[in-house]
Amino acid sequence: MAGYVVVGSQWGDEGKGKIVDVLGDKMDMVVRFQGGNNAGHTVVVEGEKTVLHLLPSGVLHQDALCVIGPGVVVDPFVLLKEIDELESRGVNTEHVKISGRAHLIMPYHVKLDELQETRLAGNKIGTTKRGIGPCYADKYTRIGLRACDLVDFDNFKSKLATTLSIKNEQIVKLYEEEPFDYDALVEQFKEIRERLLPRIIDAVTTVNDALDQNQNVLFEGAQANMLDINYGTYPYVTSSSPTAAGVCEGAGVSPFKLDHVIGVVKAYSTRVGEGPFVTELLDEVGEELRQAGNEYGATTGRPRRCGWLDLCVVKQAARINGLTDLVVTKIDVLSQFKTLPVCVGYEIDGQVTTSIPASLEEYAKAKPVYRMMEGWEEDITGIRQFEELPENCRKYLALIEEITGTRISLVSVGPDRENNIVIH
Ligand code: 2SA
Ligand code: GDP
Ligand code: MG
Repeated sequence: MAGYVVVGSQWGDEGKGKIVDVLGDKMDMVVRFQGGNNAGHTVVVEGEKTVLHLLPSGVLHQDALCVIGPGVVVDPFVLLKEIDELESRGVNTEHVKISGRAHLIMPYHVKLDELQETRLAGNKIGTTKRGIGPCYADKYTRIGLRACDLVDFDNFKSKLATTLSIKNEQIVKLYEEEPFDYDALVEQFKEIRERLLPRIIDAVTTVNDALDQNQNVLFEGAQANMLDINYGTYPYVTSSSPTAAGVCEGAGVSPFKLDHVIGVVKAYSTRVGEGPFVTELLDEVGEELRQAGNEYGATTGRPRRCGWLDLCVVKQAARINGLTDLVVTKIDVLSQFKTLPVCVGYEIDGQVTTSIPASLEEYAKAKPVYRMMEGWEEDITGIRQFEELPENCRKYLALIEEITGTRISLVSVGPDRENNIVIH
């Protein structure tokens, strides 16, 4: 009975959704603590695929209370659509609850995300254009609207009027676009309010009570360490903290309650959006990885940039998150490659380091120092025992453990819930 954290150790899309679903079996509660519907978390059960954006990836387990925590930014239109889609497939979603403290992504946030990206032109971040950055910006300048504001609708309307006047000024004067209509927004939120109110809870009390009662609570990270607002490749990051520390902030729990911190590691690297990527493969090998791993954005459909495994990145994640365990995913995708270079250091101005520099100008100079690992040919998707993996595959996994100083507790060899090798 304990607190479990699942976080991304690279640039996201490591397969966190799958792992949360796998662990969801023994969870009493699954909690999202940051990010919003920029996330695309894929769960596959007996070949049926579900991509989740705001709903916690434990949602298919009816016994797990699914909480959208205080640190999440919630686009209510997307949330309700996601709920409707699942319900229309016969999945009950009554166990999905929302923290009153969660901030609302408003239609003007989505618009401002698009407008800023266009304005940045060649310096764009490559966001998902879901309004994430503008919503967190309003949160921190303290003009955001929260789920709890919907309880007293007059109060909501008055806060909206103030915030909208500021946002519209920006939209009209800076971007020369049409302002958002206050009355139309009020009408839309009248309907949304009716549907959201029954789901709004005091998540801080609910989550802490569960932990105090020794229930199993899983905190589901979105994005990953290299996209962290503080420790990622700023400004090419998201606007939240997708780390174990982010759990304390975004779910309102003490660090002492987090017993297992599981870092999900894809057996190679991918990144969506702009920003440095030392081991990126811009050639046909990168394309081969993209096809073999089906590397396309689960939210936007964008082709993901692909490259070899970078263990400097994973090591950094192990440190910052205090990872107790690693879960390695998509190692089946590597089966067809003869040689597998793994980055174990960076050469910057003739010096070798394993640290990630703060300055992107310096990071841009980093050349990967590769350890060349031999590949394997066998299809490993059907393997369930670690000892049955090809020797070279086991060596590849051993290198990950060696460089990161963290044990691997599970190896995922396919997208389905069942495609796993449990080690610990
Ligand atoms: P944002 O929208 O402000 O959070 O974008 C800022 C950066 O964060 C990256 N980001 C992501 N990277 C990987 N996967 C994400 N989710 C989707 C997926 C992405 C998609 O599961 O595939 O479909 O494109 C995700 N969400 C945010 C983003 O690319 C920017 O680099
Ligand atoms: P997340 O954002 O970390 O949850 O990851 P995504 O769902 O965006 O991307 C991971 C993709 O890889 C999804 O399509 C998963 O179904 C798939 N996947 C997860 N684990 C494995 C695995 O071990 N092998 C293969 N081949 N695919 C996997
Ligand atoms: Mg994803």
